Amino acid sequence: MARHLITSALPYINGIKHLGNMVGSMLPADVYSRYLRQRGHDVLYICATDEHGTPAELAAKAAGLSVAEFCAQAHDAQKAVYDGFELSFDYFGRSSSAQNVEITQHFARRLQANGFIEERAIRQVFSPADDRFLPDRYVEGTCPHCAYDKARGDQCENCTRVLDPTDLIAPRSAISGSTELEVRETKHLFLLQSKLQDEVEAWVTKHEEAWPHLASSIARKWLTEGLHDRAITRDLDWGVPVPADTWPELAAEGKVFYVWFDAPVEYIAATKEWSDADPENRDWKSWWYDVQDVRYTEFMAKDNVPFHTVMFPATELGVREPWKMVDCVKAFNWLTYYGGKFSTSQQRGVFTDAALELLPADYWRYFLIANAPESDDSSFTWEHFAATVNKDLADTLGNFVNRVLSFSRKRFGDEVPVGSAAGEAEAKLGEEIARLLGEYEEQLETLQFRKAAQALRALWSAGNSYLEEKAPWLEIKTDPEGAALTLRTAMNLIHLYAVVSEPLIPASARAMRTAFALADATAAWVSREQAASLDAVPAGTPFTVPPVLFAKITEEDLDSYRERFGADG
Ligand code: B3M
Ligand code: ZN
Repeated sequence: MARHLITSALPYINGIKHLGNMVGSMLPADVYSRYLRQRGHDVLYICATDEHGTPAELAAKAAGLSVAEFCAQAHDAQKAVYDGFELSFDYFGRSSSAQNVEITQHFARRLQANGFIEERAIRQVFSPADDRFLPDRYVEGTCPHCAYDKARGDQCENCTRVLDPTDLIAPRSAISGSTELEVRETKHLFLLQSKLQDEVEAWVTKHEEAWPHLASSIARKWLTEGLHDRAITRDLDWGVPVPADTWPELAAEGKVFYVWFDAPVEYIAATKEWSDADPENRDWKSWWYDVQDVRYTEFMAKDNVPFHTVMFPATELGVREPWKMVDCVKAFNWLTYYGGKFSTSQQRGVFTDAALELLPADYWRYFLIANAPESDDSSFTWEHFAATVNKDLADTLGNFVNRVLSFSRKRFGDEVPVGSAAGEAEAKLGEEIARLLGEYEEQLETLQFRKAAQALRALWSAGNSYLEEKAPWLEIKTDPEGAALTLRTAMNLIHLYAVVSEPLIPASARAMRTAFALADATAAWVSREQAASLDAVPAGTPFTVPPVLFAKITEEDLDSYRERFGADG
C-alpha cells in the first residue's frame, strides 16, 4: 500500500466549466484516484475553486454581486455539478480560505527572508475613467505575437503566450472600455525567479523522466527561454493581502498577491481545510511537509503546465522548507468542439451542467476518457458521442448485462445456476481476461487514459465473443447444464466488469455490482488470477435484473442536441 496525493488544476470561479475543462483535469484525476483506492492505496484527492484575480472580480461585477458573495455562490454551483459527475474529491476547497491566506503569506515571508523577493517600482496601466490601475484581464487589446484582437492583459487565449498588460497593442479597459489609458508608476513585489533558474532546471532534469512527454516538453521550452522575475502582487480589492508585518507600506496601499502566486499554494491549503474539518483524524502536514512516502500526481491542461513545472517549483524551492513537490505531471491537449474552440466567454460547446441535464454522468465520463486529448487535440462531435455511447456502452456492455441476467432468470430462476464444470472455452476466456486486465492496469498506472478505455472495452468485448461462441439460447435446447455454465460464467464477467469499470463509470458499476446479493459487495480490485478463475460469484447467489444500463441515443435525440448546441464549431 502506498500513499498517493492527487490534485487537479483548480477550476476558476468565474463560471460553470465546459467538457474540455472536465476532461483535461478533474475527470482523469478522479478515474486515477478511484483506481488507486480500489487497489487499496491510501489516496488523497484534493481540488478547490480558484477564486482570486481579475476574472473573479469581473464576473462578480457582471452578476451584480460582491466578490465574496459571488464566489460563495459560484463555488456551490460548481460543486453541485462535480457531485453530479461523481468526482470523488476527498476535499473541494476554496482558494479564498483563511488557510490559504495563512500559508501563502508564510511562503511570501520565507521567500523574502531567503532573498528571493524584491520590491520594484514599475509602470502599470492606469485608467483615469475607472480611477484605478488595470492589472491583467482588466486590460484587453491586440496580441503583439499573433495579432488576436481580444487578447487579455495576462495571457493571449489564441497563442497562449503569457503577456503583460503593457505589451498589448491598442489597449482598452475591460471595465469601461476606455482607451484613454495612462501608464503610472507603482510599487510591487517581484519574485526573483531568475535566481532560481539553475535549481529549477536541476529539479526538472531529475524528475521529468517520470512525466508524460507533453509536460516535460513544455517545461523544457520554458527553461530554455529562461525564468524571468515576475510581479507577484496586484492592485485589487480581492485576494490574499500582502502581510503588513513584512511589507507595511504595500499592505497599507491594499496590495494583494497575484492569483497565480496563491492558487498552487491552495493545493496545500485545501488539504489543511480538509484536515481542519476533522483535526483528530486528519493530518495535512503528513501529506505535504517533510514526507518521503507520498507520491504526488498533478492533472492539468497544457496551458497550466508552466506554472506547475517551473514557476510553482521555483516558489517551493525558494521557500527553503521541505514542502512536497510534484512527482508526476499529467498534461492534456485541448478537446475541441467540432474542431473549434470550446469557449467559456462565447458560450460555445457543451457545459458540464447542461451535459448532466441531458444524460447521466457515466455517458460523459466514458466518452471523455475514451477520447481524452492526450497525444493530440481531440474533437467532440455529437455524432461521435452518440456512436460511442450506442456501440460501447449500450451494445457492448449494457446489452450483455441485460441479456445474460434476463435469460438466466427466465430459464433458471433468480439464483446463479450451477451447471457443468468449467471447460476449455472458460479456460481460454479466463486467460484472455487476465491478459486484458493486465493491459488495463498498466494503462491506468501509466496514466494513458484513452488506452485504458480501449482495454476496458476489450474486456467487455471478450464477454460478448464468449457469449456468441457458446450461444446459451441454443445450448439450452440440447445441453441445459452447459447453458447454465455459460450463464454462470457470464455473470461472473458482469461482476468483474462491475469492479473494473468503477473508475470510469461508477454509477453503472454500482448497478452491476448490486445485481448480485453477495456478502462482500465492495469494489475491491481483483488480481489477474482471481479474474481468470471467474468464480467470484458462486452458484446459488441470488440476483436481480437491473434496469437497462444505457439508453441508446436516437436520431431524434441527435437532431435536438445539434440544434440546441449548434454543430458547426
Ligand atoms: N485556475 C487556470 C485554469 O482554470 C487555473 C488553474 C490553477 S491551478 C493552481 O485553467
Ligand atoms: Zn497571441
